[in-house]
Amino acid sequence: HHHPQRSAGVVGAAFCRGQSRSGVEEGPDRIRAAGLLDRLQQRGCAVKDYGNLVFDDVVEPSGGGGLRSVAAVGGANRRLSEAMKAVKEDGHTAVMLGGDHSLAIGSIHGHAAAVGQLSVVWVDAHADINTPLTTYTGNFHGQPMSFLLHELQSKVPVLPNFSWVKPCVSAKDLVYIGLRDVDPAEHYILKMLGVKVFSISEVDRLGIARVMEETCDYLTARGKKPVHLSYDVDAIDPSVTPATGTPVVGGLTYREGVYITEHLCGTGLLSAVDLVEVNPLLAKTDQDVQSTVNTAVDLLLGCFGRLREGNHPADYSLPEP
Ligand code: 4U7
Ligand code: MN
Ligand code: MN
Ligand code: MN
Repeated sequence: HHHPQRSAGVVGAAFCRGQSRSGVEEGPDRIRAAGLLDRLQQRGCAVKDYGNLVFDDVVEPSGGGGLRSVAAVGGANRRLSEAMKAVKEDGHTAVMLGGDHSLAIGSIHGHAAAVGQLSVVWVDAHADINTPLTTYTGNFHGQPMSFLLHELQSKVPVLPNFSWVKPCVSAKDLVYIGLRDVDPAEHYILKMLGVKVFSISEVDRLGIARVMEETCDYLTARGKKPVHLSYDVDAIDPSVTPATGTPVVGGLTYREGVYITEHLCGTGLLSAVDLVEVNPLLAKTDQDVQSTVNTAVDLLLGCFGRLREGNHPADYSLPEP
């Protein structure tokens, strides 16, 4: 496969209020500090860093109905949506560094606002498709897909600071990979809508290579749309990525996790990537932080053409004696 080298437009979203544990807002700076931008540039990838977004301090209206930080989540995602739209209009492959996974609302919304219809590949231990009425934790990082799917709009109330959100994804354009902790309401929704799911059991049965082939065949059967990859680091096994807020045993191996990114990059359709839920404060040791952050970097490098077989510049030539 030969695909033109893309440029990366990186947006940091240092936001944690879609869940209850502080530290996930340190994700963007930790991932940058691990050398993401330099390593992309060394690979010959042009990089524009848009910096970290500045979010307003939001006063929550009283009586949020058990939902955590409604207005803050709505406001932050509105800003992120505008930023992602701008990155796409500048011609980059967009990279959103989270932050918690509630940020997928703004990230996918802004991506769709710039490019139109898209496919979404959601790699996660969780389905993140609770509605505000089915969540029992009240955390928005477990709900983003419900705001984005056309098919769920009649089930989702309009919340403070959410009136700007317009659904932009069809259930048939969504594929999940790695699921292993799905709430009953979420399981019902996935079955009701006929969403394509490769749970961790399907990864066991089919192997990751066939899962990725079937993912891409399924998504491209109705035409080639730009792909939005929303990658929750808790999809990977907690032995590899322990520094995350909702770890679940029995996850993807490092190799399976990276393979997903290599394969999607190889399609030439990858248009935006979220890398979320890295929480450096939840690790027991510094080694745990390093392992989580370095894996996040490797996943992103895989999205931009790094191959484990080795790589060389297109214009490489051997030195003459
Ligand atoms: B993540 C959960 F109840 N389903 O809704 C919820 F188990 O972005 C977990 O995937 C959500 O890490 C996990 O709170 C959100 C819970
Ligand atoms: Mn190809
Ligand atoms: Mn998750
Ligand atoms: Mn998630």
